[in-house]
Amino acid sequence: MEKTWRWFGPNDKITLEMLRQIGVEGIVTALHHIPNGEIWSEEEVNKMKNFIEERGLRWSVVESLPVCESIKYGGPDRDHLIENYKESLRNLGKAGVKTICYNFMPVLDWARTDLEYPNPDGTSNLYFNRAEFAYFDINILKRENAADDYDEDTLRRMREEVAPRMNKEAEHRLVENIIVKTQGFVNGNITEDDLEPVNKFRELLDLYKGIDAEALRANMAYFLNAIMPVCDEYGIDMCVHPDDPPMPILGLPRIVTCDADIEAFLNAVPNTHNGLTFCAGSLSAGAHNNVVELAKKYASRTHFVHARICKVQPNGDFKESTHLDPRLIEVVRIFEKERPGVAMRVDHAPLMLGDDKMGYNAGYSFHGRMLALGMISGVMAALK
Ligand code: DNO
Repeated sequence: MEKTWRWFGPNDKITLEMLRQIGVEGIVTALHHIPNGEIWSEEEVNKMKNFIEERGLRWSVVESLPVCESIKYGGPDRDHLIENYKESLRNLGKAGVKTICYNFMPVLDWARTDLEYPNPDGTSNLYFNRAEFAYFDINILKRENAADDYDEDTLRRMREEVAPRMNKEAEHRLVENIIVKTQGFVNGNITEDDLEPVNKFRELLDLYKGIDAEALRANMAYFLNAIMPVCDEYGIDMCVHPDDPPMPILGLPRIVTCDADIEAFLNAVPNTHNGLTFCAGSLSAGAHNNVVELAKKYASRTHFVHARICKVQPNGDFKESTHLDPRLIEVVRIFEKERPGVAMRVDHAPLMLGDDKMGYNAGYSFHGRMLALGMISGVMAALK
């Protein structure tokens, strides 16, 4: 696999010069300064491409070319937004940037309740506590009938373990973790500048009233069918990121969560340019998924790999596991054999050795990711 790294552009504190020193071969990035829905012009695309190439690297993957909410819920301006999307794809295709990661998660991209959950060794990790998430949903967001979506044990933990330690500050932190810090840099729906993120979030949720999984699936197929001719013309591979966590949340449908979902969207648009980002981490955050089996089944339709993995507790909480988790080693083995040239990056590695003081985007530490990339590189070398 090609060793790539998600880099957030010229303002990223981690520079391309640093990345060359640690064995990175390709860059995963986006034009983060262009608002969602606007065209990525040829000029802007080439500026980024040249910036990367002048520093001895290549722009391997776009993550993400964001799909606007209106395309997801099927708003009146979706055709116009899809035309803009196609134009951005053409401009990327002309520049030779041909692997495009995106997601089809309504409103919220990935979700975690704790961004610095302490490990016994002094490092910290991302963590998803189901009972804290329920507390956010029921008591902070105050979503109608939210309690119906949680099992009795989660509600009991919420009442007995979470509620007693909640105060204004803890609630604020939960809001920051769930809808601000993990989101602003990935989808721009809510950013650190929003003064009332919860209200804005409620408005976004309202857009999906009446949109169930079936409607969302139809909108995804509509979008993919519309862009496939451009992908065919330029040889562009689209690769959807699985939903993280892989289950419906906050009353929103999620449609890339399991084997049947993956099969459904691949079959709905049977073109090899319609493919998957195999994020072993997102898929493994659901106890229903066997990532090794999924990797075997979908290697041929995978155009991008996210090498990380989660451990799910019996109560549904989950935490990122080590990049040397045996399941991840198996996944690496499968892709090295089936898709040797596919781009691969690590993420969601621990915060360690001063990473916590650096203000990196959540999940994108330097030392933690460097160690993770070292581990995966070692596995790849051993397999060879
Ligand atoms: C989280 C990331 C996701 C991913 C998007 C792709 O760390 O893997 O935010 O970039 O879902 O659109």
